[in-house]
Amino acid sequence: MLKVKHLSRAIVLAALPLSAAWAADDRSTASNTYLQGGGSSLAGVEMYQSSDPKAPPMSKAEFEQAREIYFDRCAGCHGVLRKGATGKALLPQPMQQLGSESLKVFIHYGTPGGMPGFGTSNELDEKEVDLMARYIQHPAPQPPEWGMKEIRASWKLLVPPEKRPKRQMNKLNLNNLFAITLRDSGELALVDGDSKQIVTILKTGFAVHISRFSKSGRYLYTTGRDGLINLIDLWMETPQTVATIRTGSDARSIETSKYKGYDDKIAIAGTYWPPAYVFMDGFTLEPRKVMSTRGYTYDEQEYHPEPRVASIVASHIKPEFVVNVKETGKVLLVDYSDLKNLKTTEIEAERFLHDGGWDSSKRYFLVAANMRDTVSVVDTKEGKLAANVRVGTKPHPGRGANWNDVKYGPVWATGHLGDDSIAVIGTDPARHKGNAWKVVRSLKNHGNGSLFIKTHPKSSNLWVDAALSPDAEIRQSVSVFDLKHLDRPAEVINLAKAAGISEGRVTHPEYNMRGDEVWFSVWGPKNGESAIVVMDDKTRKVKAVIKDKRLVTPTGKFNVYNTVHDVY
Ligand code: DHE
Repeated sequence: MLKVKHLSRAIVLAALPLSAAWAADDRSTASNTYLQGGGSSLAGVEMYQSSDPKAPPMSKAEFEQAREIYFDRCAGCHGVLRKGATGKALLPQPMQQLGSESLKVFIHYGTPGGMPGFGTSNELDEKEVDLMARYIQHPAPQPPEWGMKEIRASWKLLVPPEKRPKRQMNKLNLNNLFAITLRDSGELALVDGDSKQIVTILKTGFAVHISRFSKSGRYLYTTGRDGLINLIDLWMETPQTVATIRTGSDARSIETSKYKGYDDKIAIAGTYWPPAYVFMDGFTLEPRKVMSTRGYTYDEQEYHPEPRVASIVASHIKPEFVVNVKETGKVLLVDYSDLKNLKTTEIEAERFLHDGGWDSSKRYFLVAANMRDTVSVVDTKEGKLAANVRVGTKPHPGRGANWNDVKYGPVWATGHLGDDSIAVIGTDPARHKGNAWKVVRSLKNHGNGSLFIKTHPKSSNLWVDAALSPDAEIRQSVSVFDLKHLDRPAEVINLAKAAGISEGRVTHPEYNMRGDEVWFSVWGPKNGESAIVVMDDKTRKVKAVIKDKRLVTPTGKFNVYNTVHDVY
């Protein structure tokens, strides 16, 4: 039987890099109890046979449990094979050098660079933290492949197109409908933007991630992290899922064709595992073609076994999808007009591509390479990299925010996970050449840990969250800048307080169609209370608070009109 280890907090902190020590130091004395956690009793238990004799012992059951936790909580940032991306690489040898006790501190407290404290947020208990600290010292197990055979077998056409309505059967103002991710219940809430009533709640994939809409606005596509895609027909009396498919076992992105003549016709899903993208029929989700992204990094030209597909956006000016491949740092402009003879322009951009959006002309796509502190700008008209712009620490724009700056002309902005700056980049090389692809302004957010930023062509406000801040007051608040007076500091508003919610993060601003309301999620704990706060954009006062016990952990919100037309 193993003895439970009692380790002094001071010893652990001394062994840590400054950042983790800071993270740990920032916290209360709760750590003393936390550090009393220890290994499990393994006597008489069937052990996991690791190929690395230096890895700490784990039972088979523990290994299996840790594998699942890793997939659910860690793989998104660190990669299935643990080679690192938004989070650091977690390869066995360096992890063994850090040792179980130091690793437990990282996992429990998180880091100022944006890693959440899984212990402090109660997402993992003491035993699970210990389990994960041991697990990452073992070689990463590789999940099975998922090819066309498996993709096709998973496809379910629940309501074929000929059995669907010929006209809209409900009275909803579909353009102002919001699809809201209910992350931890694996559901999607459809909320009427006019009445602010929940229209329906639909079952989706595990830890559902994002939603996008077909060009006509009729179809909604949503992807779960388990690669399950739901196709929802918004014309039905009560919108419902008409087809599902699994394009992989780990996924984050989905998009649909937007070029004229291809309205609603083609859907594309990107997967993290296996690393690929899959074309489907837009009306049925019937799979058409799967393309692997495995290959060589753009810079060192080293083979990478897991180059995951991050954001995908549809061009409005060509029949193309912009597919951003994270680990190899390549942006693929994939021409979907002839899937049999696929033409792809492969652009060397920067490694660790993540999320991004169009500039206001929709010619340039700006995407964050977050571990390289860079925004890559792709000129989709010329099919070339326009620039790599150095910004702050770990840019995270969502789709970013565009406005016509009083001094610098058209600009696009991103917040950062790793610092409190907001980088404002000039986007108009034709008429403001001197400012193009330069950080023309740096604004100060109310904290670091920003996930999303938003404005609207009809608004003169810029709203920025700081949802991953370790400080409760900061992560519950948002900054609002006056775009006409960016020399003035932002107004900081605590929206969780305004909604009467004590725990939680405030995240993901999304405008209504008219651009006079901005909606925020108050993302509470799974078993606690959450809400949607609707702000009057002009007065910056609360206009409505939507609370309902069915709104479990709301995060992303997608307004139909703004998403179809890429208004942000
Ligand atoms: Fe996301 C967009 C990946 C965690 C909410 N997220 C994206 C995109 C990618 C991505 C690649 C761009 C998709 C596109 O445009 O096609 N997200 C990841 C991760 O790998 C990561 C870091 C870790 C993970 O395990 O998944 C991650 N994301 C989160 C969250 O924890 C968030 C905050 C809450 C949630 O619901 O899961 C979250 N991600 C979002 C949202 C968008 C998004 C709301 C869409 C932003 C938009 O306005 O379009």
